Amino acid sequence: MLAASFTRRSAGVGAGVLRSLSTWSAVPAGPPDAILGVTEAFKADKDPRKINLGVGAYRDDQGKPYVLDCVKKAESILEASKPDKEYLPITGHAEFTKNAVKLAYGADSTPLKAGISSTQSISGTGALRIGAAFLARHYPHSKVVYLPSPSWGNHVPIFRDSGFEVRNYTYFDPTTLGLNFEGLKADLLTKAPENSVVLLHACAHNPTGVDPTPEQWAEISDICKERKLFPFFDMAYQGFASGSTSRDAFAVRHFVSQGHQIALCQSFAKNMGLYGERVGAFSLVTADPEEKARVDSQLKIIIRPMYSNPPVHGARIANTILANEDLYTQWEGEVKGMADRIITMREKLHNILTHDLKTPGDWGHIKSQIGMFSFTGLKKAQTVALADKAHVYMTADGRISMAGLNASNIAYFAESVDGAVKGTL
Ligand code: PLA
Repeated sequence: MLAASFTRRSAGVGAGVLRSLSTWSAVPAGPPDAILGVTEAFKADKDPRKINLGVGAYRDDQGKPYVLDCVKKAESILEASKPDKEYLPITGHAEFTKNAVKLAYGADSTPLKAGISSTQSISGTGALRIGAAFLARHYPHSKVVYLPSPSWGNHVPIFRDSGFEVRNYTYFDPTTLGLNFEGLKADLLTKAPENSVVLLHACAHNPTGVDPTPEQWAEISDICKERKLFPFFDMAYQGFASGSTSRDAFAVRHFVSQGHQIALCQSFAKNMGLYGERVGAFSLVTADPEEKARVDSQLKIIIRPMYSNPPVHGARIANTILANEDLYTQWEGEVKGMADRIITMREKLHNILTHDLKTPGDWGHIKSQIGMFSFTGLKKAQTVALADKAHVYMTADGRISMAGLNASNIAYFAESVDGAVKGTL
């Protein structure tokens, strides 16, 4: 009797009621990712003229993803060695991390001998997450991190999800489209409480393409020392700013030479083109081998419950390149080749906008900004018009990945920007 009435009643329950009873019925829809969401919109667009300048992924002059020759060679060396597929240790491929750290700090770096605690990471994002988690647990002085304004969008949730309060320091000057160095200094000197963590883009600042000069870095280092600020470096573009991996490591090496115990996140996504292989490293300067051993043990305790141990293939590729003199030399040439192609695109775009099209505005920043991105100064409404009417995709803050431009699409891109600026699209 009871069973029968239950069946009768549940048979009358509509799909809508059932849906509202779902465990996940209260989960709100989130917004698309500010950067990776642009790729989704681009993929859905069927127009043959479409251009994706959203995500910072290098493309060759034919607009194709580029697998570096040194990577291909490293892969064939690896294949011939028939490696197994065993788990890596928790902190990853030890020789890779040793070589990655050497690349960043420099072979003659003092802490390299005294003690740099390091671990392989799931690319730069994973390094940031391990670092933020480590500091949240073990940095004794503060749970506040200062990010440059603006910064890479993912920095905010990475630090927030790790338990940090996120604040900003002045970085970019929208009127000059350059560095607001006075504002930066004032914020670090007076606004940030002593001992705060300060995130610094080591080179090729994302999204602005504006870096401090070596002299300005030296001043920032002094301020950090004076105010006991903890320098947390994100180096996702070593080699992409100047074409030289050692020149781009200036800030990191200078801070270390001044005695700062920095944290450092490295990514091999861009400079080795190993995007999907997820190769990176996180490191911390420690006082001595005994302290290093303690920090090492805590890094393992943080990583083990996150993902146990990192993937092996990409680290083997990167290590083969870093450890082999010929491949290393070839790699340096290829990084420079990528950086140079981007610089050529900057010059061409600047020329077309200023000389050919006489697009209103000063476009000097297209040439002076460095690295993968240009912060064009285009307004959100213009970026929307460019996507809707010209099939040109970029992030809503007007950032373009210069590497997405090539000989075939640069004229169309410049004409589209010209139309967006003149309101004639
Ligand atoms: N740090 C900065 C400053 C970055 O720009 C990026 C990538 C990363 C870290 C992390 O990169 P990885 O995890 O792939 O090593 N920024 C990209 C991609 C290129 C992205 O947003 O994920 C960008 O388009 O801004």
